Amino acid sequence: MSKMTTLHEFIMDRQSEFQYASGELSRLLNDIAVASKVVSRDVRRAGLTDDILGAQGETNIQGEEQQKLDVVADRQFIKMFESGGEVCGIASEENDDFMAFESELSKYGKYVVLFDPLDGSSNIDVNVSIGTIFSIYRRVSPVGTKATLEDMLQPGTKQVAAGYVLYGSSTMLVYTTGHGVNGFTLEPSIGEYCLSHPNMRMPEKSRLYGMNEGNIEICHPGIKDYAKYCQSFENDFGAPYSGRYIGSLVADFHRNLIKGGIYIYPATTTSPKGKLRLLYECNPLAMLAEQAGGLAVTETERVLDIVPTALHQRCGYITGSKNQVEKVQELIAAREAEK
Ligand code: AHM
Ligand code: MG
Repeated sequence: MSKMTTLHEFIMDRQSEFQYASGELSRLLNDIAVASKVVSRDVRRAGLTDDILGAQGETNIQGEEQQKLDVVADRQFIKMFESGGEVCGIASEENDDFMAFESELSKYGKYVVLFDPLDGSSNIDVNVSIGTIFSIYRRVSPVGTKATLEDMLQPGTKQVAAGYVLYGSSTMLVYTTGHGVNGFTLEPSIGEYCLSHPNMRMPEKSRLYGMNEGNIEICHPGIKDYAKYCQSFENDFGAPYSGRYIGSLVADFHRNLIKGGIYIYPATTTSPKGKLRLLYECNPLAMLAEQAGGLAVTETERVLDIVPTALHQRCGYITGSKNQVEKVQELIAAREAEK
């Protein structure tokens, strides 16, 4: 039997790949892994305990009902980041404002983390996969001071690492530091993430496409054209594609990463800026997509190039297999040319 590589060993072996190899980013990635194990345990018990299943009874800044597990996961990650010393501040989808940590230790932290503690949480009550998404940047404010809004509002191209944890039929942590994408599966009996999906590559095309088709009449006509293209016999496969939409971004993205496919959450006439958040959802998954050979764009531009102006900024989002994203872009451009 070949030796299992744990996440911890893998991170340590790869440390020299980081531009600033002082060990802090390695410790931070390990901290995320530890916090995610605690969240994974809570997710696995979600149906059993009244204190963590269901709505918290409050709404977050997005106007959405917070689930108890959202709050539990948010607190768990923040606690880890605050005590670790590598992070000077965080921003989370669940909190109105960013947090600049107060302790002297944290003020010397070189990184900020932006994250969605539990994406797809409306799926918790129906036992569908959910996930944590994270994005790590070097701070731009001086070390030794408190984190600033400028630290948080950096374009996705500045990410030094990004990843997600999928609480699915097994728990997986998938991450990149800009040198490819690797996936680790939590081995529950020993409580360790083990390398199960080395050097993940997204297939260049597939016959899978996914979007909430309830939005088909209110999105860009080029996207509607793409859905029609997928459903027709006049496409590159000569037969209809299969629709796959879980409605849980991490799970949809993970399937596309492994099997190929496209995920679309467009801007619509009712949500002209789209639904998904640039900083907590779109940028980290865009970095992973590009690192795996895929693409991530809005209706008009590459996601990673967007310079954010607000913490909870949203954007239209099209990500997945290279050829499929390019086909949507072609159909959008054709419609734009008609204008
Ligand atoms: P959330 O961050 O509030 O959980 O919302 C994001 C989720 C994604 O996981 C999912 O892809 C999308 O919203 C589903 O939206 P819809 O129900 O409109 O299809
Ligand atoms: Mg989310």
